[in-house]
Amino acid sequence: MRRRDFLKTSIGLAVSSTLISSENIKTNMNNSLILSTWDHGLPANEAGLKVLENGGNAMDAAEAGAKVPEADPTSTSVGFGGLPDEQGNVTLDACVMDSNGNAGSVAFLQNIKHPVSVARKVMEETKHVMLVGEGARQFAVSQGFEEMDLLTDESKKAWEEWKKKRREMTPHETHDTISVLVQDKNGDLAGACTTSGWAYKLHGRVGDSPIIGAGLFVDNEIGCAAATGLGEEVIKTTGSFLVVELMRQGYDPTAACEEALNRIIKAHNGNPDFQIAYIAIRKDGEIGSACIKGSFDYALARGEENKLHKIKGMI
Ligand code: SD4
Repeated sequence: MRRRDFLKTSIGLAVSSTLISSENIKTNMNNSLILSTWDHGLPANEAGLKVLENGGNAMDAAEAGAKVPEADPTSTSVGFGGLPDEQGNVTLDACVMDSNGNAGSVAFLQNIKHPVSVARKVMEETKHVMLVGEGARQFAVSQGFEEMDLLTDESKKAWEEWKKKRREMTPHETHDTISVLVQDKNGDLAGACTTSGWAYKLHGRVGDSPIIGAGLFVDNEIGCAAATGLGEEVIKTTGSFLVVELMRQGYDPTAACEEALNRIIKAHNGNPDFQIAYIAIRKDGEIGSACIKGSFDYALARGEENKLHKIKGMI
């Protein structure tokens, strides 16, 4: 059987054999967990776990986790040290969503090291969901965030090299958006997603990461999901919302991630030349993940363990 046919069959089986109607999903209350993208998910999970241990809720832990790679200059697609756009500006996208369905987001934000925390302030301190660009920066400053140059010597050098060659680069070459999904000890779900986006993108480009339903979606009754990879394709399929809705229909978390990716794979004649990965937590504590091609690492912290897991691509 070809791999794709096998996948179709196995997804069908997964759906029919594990179909759980949304009312029957039990809430995991015994075992908080944190699920994050890529290997910088490990230190992110570590920070999130500390917050949970100290009585913080899922939203507190997701924000704390996302802040770790934001502050790390060696994480070149998030926050400080993130690779710039084609003009050499570091422009950041981030969003958060909590267990009450509240959401906050910033896009095309410059000179602020922790866009995830600005997104949380948008959620908690304003009547809005999303602020962009100069308005987002002004809001951040009004909330006490310091302005700083986010371009490091290394990221400037990389940009100068790129300018000489002007080579097309896609997010799977410049990956590492951090998405952090958390279930706390009350069973509540929350998530955060933050990125400097597609390296050397057009000035003004915004990806999926700050768009609620695309880069991140949380439904405290069903589950939550988040994306990494080529944001344009995630936006066009409302990826994270789709993953959560598929879980509502009875898909298990991995099957939901695969089915959401199947739509993108199909739209690209079965052979897309880019990477997208989803991670998902269902309300009962089941987790899932899938990626289009190559491999993808996610970090899972549950109980005492915080470990990196590698999955293979679907095509
Ligand atoms: C974007 N989704 O801006 C982000 C990039 C990314 O792994 O996730 N790269 O499109």
